[in-house]
Amino acid sequence: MSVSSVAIALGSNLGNSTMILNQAIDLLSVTPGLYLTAVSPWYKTAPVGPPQPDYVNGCAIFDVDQSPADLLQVLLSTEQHFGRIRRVRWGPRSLDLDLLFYGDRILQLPNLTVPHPRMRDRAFVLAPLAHIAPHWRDPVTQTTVAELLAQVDCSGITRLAPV
Ligand code: A4P
Ligand code: MG
Repeated sequence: MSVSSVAIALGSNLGNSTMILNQAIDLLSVTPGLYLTAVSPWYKTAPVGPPQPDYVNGCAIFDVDQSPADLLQVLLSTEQHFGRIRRVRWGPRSLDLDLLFYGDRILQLPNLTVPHPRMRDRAFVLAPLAHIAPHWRDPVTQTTVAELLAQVDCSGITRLAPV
């Protein structure tokens, strides 16, 4: 199988979120078929959706030699490893992993939509992604990440110091 570059968003607002995101990166980077190439800084972000604690968000880029469906299973089982229990849509979670881009592919499977359909509206995704992949072009809108970021409201997003 050929290697593709993928962008993944990480989010957490339950437990020690910064530690959870760091550990999730460690776990993903030792997963067979995933090769870490970049990690963004972490950002503290105001919640979008129902009232809930602030999030810590970030993004990472991996080279993968896994199919999109297999990669989604890796992301879901990594969420489970960190104790993610699905209760409320958009509700608090110890770890949320979203597949943003899989190369320049557009996928519409029953359980997987790529590019992630809500990423273009979300400063908490675009700010960290622009830090590591400003020139990545959304294959749906043909707009770069930096251009998408310029179109959203970034109030409520603050960069955390590295730990
Ligand atoms: N799924 C489909 N496409 C994808 C994809 N590209 N990546 C399916 C990952 N999963 C994808 O996800 C439900 C199902 O979506 C998965 O089983 C997969 O088959 P979920 O994580 O259980 O659902 P969710 O996260 O509760 O809902 P949703 O709609 O995915 O929420 P979002 O869009 O992820 O938003 N505010 C801040 N500040 N920061 C955040 O990180 N996150 C959310 C959740 C809301 N507000 C937030 C944040
Ligand atoms: Mg999700």
